[in-house]
Amino acid sequence: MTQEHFDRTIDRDQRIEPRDWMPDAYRTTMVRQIAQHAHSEIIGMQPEGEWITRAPSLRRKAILLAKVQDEAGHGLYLYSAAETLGADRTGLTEKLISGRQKYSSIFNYPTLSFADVGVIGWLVDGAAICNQVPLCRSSYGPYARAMIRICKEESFHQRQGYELLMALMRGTDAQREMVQDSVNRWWWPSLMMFGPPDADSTHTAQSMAWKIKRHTNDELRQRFVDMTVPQAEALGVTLPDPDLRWNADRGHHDFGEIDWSELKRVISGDGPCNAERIDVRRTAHEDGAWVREAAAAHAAKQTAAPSSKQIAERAERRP
Ligand code: BYC
Repeated sequence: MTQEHFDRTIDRDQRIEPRDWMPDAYRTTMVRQIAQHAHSEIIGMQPEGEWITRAPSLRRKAILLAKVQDEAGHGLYLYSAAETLGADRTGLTEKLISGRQKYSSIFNYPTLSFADVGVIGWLVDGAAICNQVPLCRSSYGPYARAMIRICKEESFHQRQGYELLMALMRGTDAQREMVQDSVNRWWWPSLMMFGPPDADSTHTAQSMAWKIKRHTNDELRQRFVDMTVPQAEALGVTLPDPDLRWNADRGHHDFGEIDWSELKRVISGDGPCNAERIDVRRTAHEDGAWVREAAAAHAAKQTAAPSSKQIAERAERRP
């Protein structure tokens, strides 16, 4: 009966909710994906956050602050979604800082110039939108609903990146070179964000069957390339791939071979900034211990039965 109800819900394109029975493997997959996604948002605050104090104007600083704060918010919605599956947030954070859970490979690359803020907005948030819009129809209700708001905010992030790059491209030769250098460094890692090729993807087939994922890694990667090529042309930058060209027969752009050994290296902890990202996160977690203790003590006070003194005080306040 329970399995039957689950299968029927998936077949009818309806949502699985926290109270519903679900196979253990579905729950495990959802916790894995949501936790990785939440960790990515939280770790993703670091590369851009490093530029907040060095933003070139008050306007750029306000925009960047708002964006980085949005990412903290996304992390929190997602940890809450994971909690509906019984995953405890403290436990998830501990798994992240001990290397037992992953986060997106893209955040292990350094941000070397302010143009990187624009290129992350354009390419990284652009890739995130491609990947996440279909997740608004994901079969797990709390995840799909969280994704609706996240995607709206990601869309603002993508536009702020593109607008920043347009401003730089209207500037000096040095600014245009800075943008091109940044595009050269972020293009291939952005394509890797979509995950391994379908033939090597461990989870795609099952996640598609459960309608957690609506498209394969390769389909979304192709969609991203097709969407980005005209944007690069409008901007006046060159995407660093000599094999990138329109294929009229396929109705898509062909593109060059991705260095999958680099993705494997970065995922397994050996990217340019992996150690630093985890160190920063671990320190922030340790430094925040007193806040968690204070919040827990406050919450305990609120739920505890009122003392006779509190009852008397409340009675006195009554008109
Ligand atoms: N990086 O079978 P596969 C953001 C892992 S946040 C690291 O294809 P799946 C943003 C994968 O986990 C961006 N690991 O897996 C934030 C699996 O390992 P495990 C994050 C990767 O789950 C702030 C193994 O490789 N977005 O955009 O079917 C500022 C085999 O892969 C990566 C999300 O999390 C990678 N790139 O598909 C700006 C979206 N790729 O778990 C922007 C939600 C693969 O077996 N997640 N792996 O040890 C997804 O859509 C899917 O989880 C993925 C991977 C497409 C990422």
